[in-house]
Amino acid sequence: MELKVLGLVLAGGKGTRLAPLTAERAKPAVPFGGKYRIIDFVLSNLLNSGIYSIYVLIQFRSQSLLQHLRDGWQFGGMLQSQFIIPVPAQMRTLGETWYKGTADAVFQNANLIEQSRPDVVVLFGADHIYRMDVRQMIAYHREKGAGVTISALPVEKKFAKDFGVIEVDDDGRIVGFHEKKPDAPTIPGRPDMVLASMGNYVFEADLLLDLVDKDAADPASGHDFGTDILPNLIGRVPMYAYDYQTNHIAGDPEDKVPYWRDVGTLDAYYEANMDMRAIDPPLNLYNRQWPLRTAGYSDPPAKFAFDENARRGQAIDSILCGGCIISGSTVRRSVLGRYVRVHSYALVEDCILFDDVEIGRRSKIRRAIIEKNVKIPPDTVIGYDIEEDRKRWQVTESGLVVIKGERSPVPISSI
Ligand code: ADQ
Repeated sequence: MELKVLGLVLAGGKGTRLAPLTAERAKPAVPFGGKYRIIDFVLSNLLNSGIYSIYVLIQFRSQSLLQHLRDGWQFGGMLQSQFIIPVPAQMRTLGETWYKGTADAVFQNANLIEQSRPDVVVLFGADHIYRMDVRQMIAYHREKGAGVTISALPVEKKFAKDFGVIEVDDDGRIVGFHEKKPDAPTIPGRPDMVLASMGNYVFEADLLLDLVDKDAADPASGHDFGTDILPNLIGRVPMYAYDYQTNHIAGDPEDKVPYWRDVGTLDAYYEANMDMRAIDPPLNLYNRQWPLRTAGYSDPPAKFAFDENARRGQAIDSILCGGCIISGSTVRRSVLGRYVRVHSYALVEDCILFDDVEIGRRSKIRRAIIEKNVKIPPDTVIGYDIEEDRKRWQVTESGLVVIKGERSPVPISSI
């Protein structure tokens, strides 16, 4: 049977715990893996799954996200059914400025669902790094005759406070949902693990419309799927958990490690970036059967230059993007964005450098995230004496130095 599917991507998260990376941009617009943005992962998953009708619901600090969607995700024209359209907060409710929660975001855009009359709506977050064939989840949803299906995977019990935790019966039917409760029940037989919601839902379209409608009229609701809607559906609607880890294969069947990361904190964000540059990455960016799409810029290739005195410029176990020049310096185990310059005698290790960062001569930098446009002067040492670093920069619990960015100049036309 042909199934009409509408994609709704929730891309309005503030990402407070990722500050300062979210000081000027919404979390889904935060750069990841050198040339990508976090939102590229969910959008690539939807597109690679044949879902081409997608609305992206945005709100806070959306300028950078809008620009990225324009640079990388504009398509269509040939077929009306193929679009990725960013939808700013509609402010349909009188007196309200922003969405009250995720359910309110859907309620306020209910017209988009009504107008396109889908059979199912895939309502996905935009905050995660993963690869997933969404068709497999939809097939499972239909096979079970579910009203709602939630993708889920086991995580350590200590993270129960950060996720919606699901209880299922032997058939996968959801019998309990606990949003961000530290004492949520563990998986039977696995006392150290809980089954976490990945924040990705497949809904029967009519049911979704009905739920957000009723939720909007409920003054006691916080208007959030995790807190308000899902826990109240237990026993009322067939709700199933899609086991992401066992069911998932996307693209190359050789490459089927089920990788999913919530990059909500600076340390988790850093580790996931390091996973991408690993020799044997758990999420393979080079899997051509599951291409990860992003904005395509006409950058020149990365270059490695020999300096007569400092000798060779080299990068080892690292990812580098277009426009980078590594001259007479060494980069190890790092992720470099576009147009990064590393000058002679410098040493960069275990770092994430965003676009247009420049590292001055003889500087030594270790375990740092350096934001866009930052110019590190010659002879700077970062990451070797954490207490010293703390006086100048933000340092995370694990000792990661995070250096705030500078606004980029925007070229405009003149007459
Ligand atoms: P959280 O990620 O903490 O938990 P939330 O902050 O609501 O929940 O974000 C969910 C998604 O919606 C994110 O992609 C975010 O960017 C976006 N978003 C948040 N508020 C929005 C708004 N008002 N308008 C548009 N988009 C918005 C959720 C679930 C948990 C689940 C975790 C998995 O509630 O049950 O375990 O995701 O990470």
